[in-house]
Amino acid sequence: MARLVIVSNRVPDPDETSGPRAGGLAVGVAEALTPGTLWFGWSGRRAEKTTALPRCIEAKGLTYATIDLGEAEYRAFYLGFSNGTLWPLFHMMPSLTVFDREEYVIYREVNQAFAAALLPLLRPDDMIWIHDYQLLGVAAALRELGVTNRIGFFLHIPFPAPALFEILPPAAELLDNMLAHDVIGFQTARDREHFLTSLRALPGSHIAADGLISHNGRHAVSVVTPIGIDADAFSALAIRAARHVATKRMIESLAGRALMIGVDRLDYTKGLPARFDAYSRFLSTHPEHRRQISFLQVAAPSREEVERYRALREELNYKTGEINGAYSDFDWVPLRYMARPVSRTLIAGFYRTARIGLVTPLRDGMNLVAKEYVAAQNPTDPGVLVLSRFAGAAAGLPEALLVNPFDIDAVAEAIGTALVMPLDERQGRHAALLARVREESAAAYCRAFTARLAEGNSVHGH
Ligand code: ADQ
Repeated sequence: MARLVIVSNRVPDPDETSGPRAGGLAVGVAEALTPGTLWFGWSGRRAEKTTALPRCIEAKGLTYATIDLGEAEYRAFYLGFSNGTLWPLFHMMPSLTVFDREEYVIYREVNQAFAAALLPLLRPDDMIWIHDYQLLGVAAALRELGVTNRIGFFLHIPFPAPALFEILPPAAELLDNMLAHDVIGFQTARDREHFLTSLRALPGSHIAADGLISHNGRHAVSVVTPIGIDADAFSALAIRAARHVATKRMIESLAGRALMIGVDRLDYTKGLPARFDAYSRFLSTHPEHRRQISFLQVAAPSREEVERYRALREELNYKTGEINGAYSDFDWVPLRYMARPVSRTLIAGFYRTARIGLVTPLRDGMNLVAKEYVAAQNPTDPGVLVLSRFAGAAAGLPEALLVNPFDIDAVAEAIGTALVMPLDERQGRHAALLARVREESAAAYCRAFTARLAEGNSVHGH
């Protein structure tokens, strides 16, 4: 068996196993971490200069190899081109997208630095699996250094519609870089189609009827491998959590009211202001339900050094005050808003308690919260998932109440529908959803992707 080398922007700290960490990648790739796996990437630490020699730590049978980013690289590569350009553009928000040529130059340099630091750790038969939008250029840099190993890439976020992708000044170069991989993976068929349509306009590229991509004498395949969770483990966690004193306190505090829950990183793609507006609309148009519901939104701050994220935080503080000011009673608060990460155990218990899971991103690669919410439910008395059509998860979860998150009235109506949905309908929808979440699991994702990566030599030699 070839050794698997995972490359991602952030490598989790192996000591930090129990603390809350908000982010989907680590949840999804956990299943691929078989003994011997090497996980390479950024430590999350900043130094004066980007380090050239990785620091290696052995823990639980895995090797974690990390480098630190220089302050200037952190600003230009991470905050700048990755999170100020690619993140909003790939989520199809061109008005939030800024482009700075110098930041892109540094993005490319950091990708090259990743490749150079990884090179000495590589063995000839390693399979390399690179993750996400921060590292689009690492494979191309590895090829430049003479690496001929199998290299795969998985994009966790959406691939934008071609009319948006072409806005990006280095669009052609980034596509070209992506073709340095042997396998290129996407969350949904739509993302892959967007990619292939952009690719058709790239001079010198050819897509055969069987999907094999040829470009400059190299070959690649594109695959759709949706990420998932370990549903049974999460269900077990939720059952344990339901007995936890914190969950009991939560239930007591509801005084018989239905709980609605939202759990997100504090990110403008997650549609939180529109979600708060929809809840406010629901309260104003359904006075009969006002005191029957309590909405808990947990939002873990992230990327706080990006101005747009700070502005979002202020906007949500303001909207929370507005909603609670308008509708609270002396013994009822309609919106509980926690702007911090919460442990997975508590979250699992809250999901299980919640009659409604409200997951309304404006765009999302997949969204694992939707899957966690389904897995956490009690099948005999399950809650209802209200899910954005524009989350990748919607493609695989058609029995959720699917909504357009831009349509405030429609989301408000879906909250009302979920709140009064009869038990048999809840059970029927939940059973179907749970079957899908168990099938499209983290294990299935890792298996499907690594199998394509391992098998590809035949495709490679076409
Ligand atoms: P994220 O945008 O981070 O991931 P998501 O898939 O929803 O989004 O995963 C978030 C994870 O963090 C979940 O496991 C959730 O429980 C946890 N989390 C979120 N907020 C939290 C909080 N306040 N406290 C504690 N935990 C919290 C990116 C893409 C997604 C894609 C994943 C995986 O943006 O579209 O689904 O990668 O590919």
